[in-house]
Amino acid sequence: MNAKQHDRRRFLKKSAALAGLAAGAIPAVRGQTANAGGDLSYGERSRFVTSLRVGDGGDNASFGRSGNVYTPIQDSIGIITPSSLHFSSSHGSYPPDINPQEYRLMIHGMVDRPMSFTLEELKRLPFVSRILYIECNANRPGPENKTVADSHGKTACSEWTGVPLSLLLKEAGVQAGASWILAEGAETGKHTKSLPLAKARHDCLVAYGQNGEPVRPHQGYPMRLVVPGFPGYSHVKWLRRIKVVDQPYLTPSERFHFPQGPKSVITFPSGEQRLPGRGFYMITGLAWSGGGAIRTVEVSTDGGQTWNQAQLHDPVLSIAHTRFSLAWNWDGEEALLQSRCTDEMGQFQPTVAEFGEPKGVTPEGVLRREAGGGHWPFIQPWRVNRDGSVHNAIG
Ligand SMILES: Nc1nc2c(c(=O)[nH]1)N[C@H]1C(S)=C(S)[C@@H](COP(=O)(O)O)O[C@H]1N2
Ligand SMILES: [Mo]
Repeated sequence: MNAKQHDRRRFLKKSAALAGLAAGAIPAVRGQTANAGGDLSYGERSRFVTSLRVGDGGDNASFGRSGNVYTPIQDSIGIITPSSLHFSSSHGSYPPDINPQEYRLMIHGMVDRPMSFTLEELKRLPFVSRILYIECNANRPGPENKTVADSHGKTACSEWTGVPLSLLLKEAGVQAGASWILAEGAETGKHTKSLPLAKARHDCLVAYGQNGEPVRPHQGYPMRLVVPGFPGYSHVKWLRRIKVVDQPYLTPSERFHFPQGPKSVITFPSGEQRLPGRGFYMITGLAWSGGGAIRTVEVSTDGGQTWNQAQLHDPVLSIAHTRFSLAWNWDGEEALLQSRCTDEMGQFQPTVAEFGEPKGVTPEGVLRREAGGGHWPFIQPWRVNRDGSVHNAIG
C-alpha cells in the first residue's frame, strides 16, 4: 500500500467512527429521525446553539415577570437581531392577543377625513423596508452590571416593513394648526406617546413586518409604530390609534426626550466571557446613533491611553446597529478594553466623567440622568484579567 492509499484508509476509518458517534448522539426532534435541524416546517437552530434572552437582573429567576427581557448581545453576529432574541419591554402587560381579522387602526383628531384601516387595507398601500435599531432608554452602563446583556441588552436591530405614516396622514388630511400626534397601544395599560407631527411626517413607519415575517407578538403584532432614532418607548406596539392634535399630552407613559445620541459597546470580549489564552482575537461590537449613520469607532486596549481606528463592517446604515471590529494580539497581561464612536452629525460618545456622575442629584436637586435626556450613552470598559476572565470595569 502506498502512502496515499494508507492515508485514505486512515481517513475513512476515522470518519466512519465520527459518523457513528454523531448518529448515536443526536436525539430525535419532534418525531424526526436522527437529523439535526428539527422540524422542517418552521426552522429551528442547532441544539448546540443555546443563546437566550435573559430576564431583569441578568438571570432567569424573574424571567419576563417585569415585562422586560434582554437581547443576549454578547452572542450577536452581524447587525440583525433574530426576532426571537429581540429584547422586549412592556409595561406590566403581556402582549394582547389581537386577531388580525378584527384589527383596526384609527386615525382621527385634527384631520379632514377620520379613517379606520383594517390590516388588509394597510397591506395594500405602498410600503418601505428599513433596517433600524430600537433601544430602550433604560439601557445603562453601571457598576451593577455583570454582562453586556445587563448593560446594553435593551437594544436590537431589525428590518422593519410597513406603511410610511406620512402617507396615512396625507390620506386623512391633516388640518392647519395641528402640530403633534398621540399614538396609542391596544393593551390594557394603553401605552400612549406624544410625538411631534414633523417627526411623524418625516420618517415614522406603521410596521407589520419584522425580519421578513409578521411582527412578533412581543414586538407589537400585528402593527407597531417605528420612530427612527427616538427612545424605545416612542415605538408604540399593538398600535391602534393615532390622534392628530395641536399640543403634546401628559399621558401616564409620557417622557419628552428625542433623538438618542451615539453609543457603542464591545460585545466580545465582554463581561463574564473568558479568553482561553494569549494570542489573536477579533475585538468586536456594535455602534448606533439616533442622529444618523456611525462615522467612526475607535477601540482602546489600554484603558483609553491610546485609541485605534476600528473597521466598520458593511452595511453602515443610518439609525441602525453598525458592526465594528479590531484585530488584537493579547499578550496575556491585564488589559482594559473600551470603544467610542462618533456619528455623521459630529456627535461623540462621552466617557462617564464627560457625561456626568450617572447616579444621584446635582446641587440644584436635578436628577443627573436628565443630563443625557434619559439616555445613558457613556463608554463601557471591560477588564481582561491575566486568567482570561472578563469583567465590567465600571465602579
Ligand atoms: N403598547 C406599548 N408599546 C410599547 C411599550 C409598551 O409597554 N406598550 N413599551 C415601550 C418601550 S419602553 C420600549 S423600550 C419598546 C421596546 O420594544 P420591544 O419590546 O419590541 O423591544 O416598546 C415601546 N412600546
Ligand atoms: Mo423602554
